[in-house]
Amino acid sequence: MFPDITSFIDELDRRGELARVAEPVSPHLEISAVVDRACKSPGGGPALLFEQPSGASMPVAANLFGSLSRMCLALGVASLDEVAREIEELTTPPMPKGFMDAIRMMPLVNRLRDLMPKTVKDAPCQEVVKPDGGLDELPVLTTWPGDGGPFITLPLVITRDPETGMRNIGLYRMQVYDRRTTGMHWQRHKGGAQHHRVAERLGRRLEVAVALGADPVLTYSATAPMPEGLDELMLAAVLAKRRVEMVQCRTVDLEVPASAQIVLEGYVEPGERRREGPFGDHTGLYSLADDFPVFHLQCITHRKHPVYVTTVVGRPPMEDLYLGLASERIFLPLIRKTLPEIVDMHFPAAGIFHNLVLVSIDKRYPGHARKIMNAFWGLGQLMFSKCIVVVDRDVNVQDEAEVAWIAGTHVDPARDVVITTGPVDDLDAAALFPAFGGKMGIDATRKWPSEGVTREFPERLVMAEGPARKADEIVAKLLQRTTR
Ligand SMILES: Cc1cc2nc3c(=O)[nH]c(=O)nc-3n(C[C@H](O)[C@H](O)[C@H](O)COP(=O)(O)O)c2cc1C
Ligand SMILES: [Mn+2]
Repeated sequence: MFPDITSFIDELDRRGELARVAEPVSPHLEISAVVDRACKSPGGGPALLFEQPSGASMPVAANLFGSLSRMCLALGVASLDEVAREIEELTTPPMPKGFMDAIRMMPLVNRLRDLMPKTVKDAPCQEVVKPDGGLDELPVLTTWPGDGGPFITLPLVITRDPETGMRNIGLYRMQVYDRRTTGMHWQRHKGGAQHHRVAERLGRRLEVAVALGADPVLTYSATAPMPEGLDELMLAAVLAKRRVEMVQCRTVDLEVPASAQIVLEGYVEPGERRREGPFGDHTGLYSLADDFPVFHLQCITHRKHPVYVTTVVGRPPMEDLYLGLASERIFLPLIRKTLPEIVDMHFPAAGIFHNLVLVSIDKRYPGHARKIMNAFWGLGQLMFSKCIVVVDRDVNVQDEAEVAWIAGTHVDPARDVVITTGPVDDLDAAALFPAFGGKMGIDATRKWPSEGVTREFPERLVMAEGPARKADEIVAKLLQRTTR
């Protein structure tokens, strides 16, 4: 597993998956235009290293996770299903068959210890310490022409709950206002916002540390929808199969990943808000300007030769498609712990992830599809599911056309649509109110008489077995003849 992001970049280079841009390209709108083109080329395009962004003292790396193969490489697996299998095994410990068996299984406890982060004294991310450092040293991108300014788009924001001391790491964009202040765009439903809520109740300042260019597994983990109170570092340790090395910050009482490229240390005051945005977002629309907390920088530390790692969001497909896909696979076995009837789920990037959710279930009782909708609407960040389409287990939800076929033929909107209201994604501009709006569930399963549907429903078309086998043979021969 990669100890830091630069070794990941080097490996991408060796594999021919890194495009180096030697000519000067401006962080103001030009780099993002190149990244957007790369992301929209087949398969996600290459990772990009801008060696000399104009006016900058360090290179800019982007689209590092922007393909299926790079996302897998980042997580150290051959396929995302492999991670899913590992998570499944880890969360399904074998039952001991007796006392001796239980003793033999003791290493499980050690494994738990292996998940705890390790504190180190010397860290690459603190090779240079600059108490007077400013954000003007960083080649922060302005990505879309209507943006309110430059935004740090891939920051790992680290906070502690002021009451419980529980750590959270989340990825929240930061709009650069000047050398020493940025916006802090943690949305109200997120971990960082909860810590800030507690700090405000106590009337206290909340210390914040921000890691830029952390190792690949950690960077992914900050985007993962971990249940509140579960440390993202645990997930990182499970995925990386090693303990995460952390180092104490210089000016705040927080630890940061030792291998990061750059660290911003600072705080957010209670009560302070400032206009943030607009920002060209992953919805393909500008998120409108709104008031958000403010981050005050008090110290920058970094490596001797740091790389500024960033991402560009916009209308899909963009790099976050692959981060989202990783979460889809990694969290499926975990969601199945409470909802074992789920066969598969898919959040197509084209439908803006949780705005269109496709779920297949092993339907066991009347109303089962509705139970799944309600469960999603009540489970962590799945609450953001705006439109949920539930299908039977024999429908492949990874195939969007197949779901469209089934939904188009199996749904009577007067009978099968559930409309409700509740909290919605902060980014949902269509909702009646900010963060509060409508949700829709579509039951596209076969309806049962016990659900009040007694009208005969037709079978799906499938060729007869014998002729199908004969057709296979004939087609195989045809293919042989045409390829010869
Ligand atoms: C590229 C990218 C940018 C993101 N920007 C934000 C953001 O500005 N604000 C936010 O609340 N969530 C943002 N997210 C989503 C959060 O990182 C995600 O919901 C994460 O699970 C939050 O972690 P938490 O539950 O610990 O708060 C972003 C995700 C990605 C991949
Ligand atoms: Mn969290």
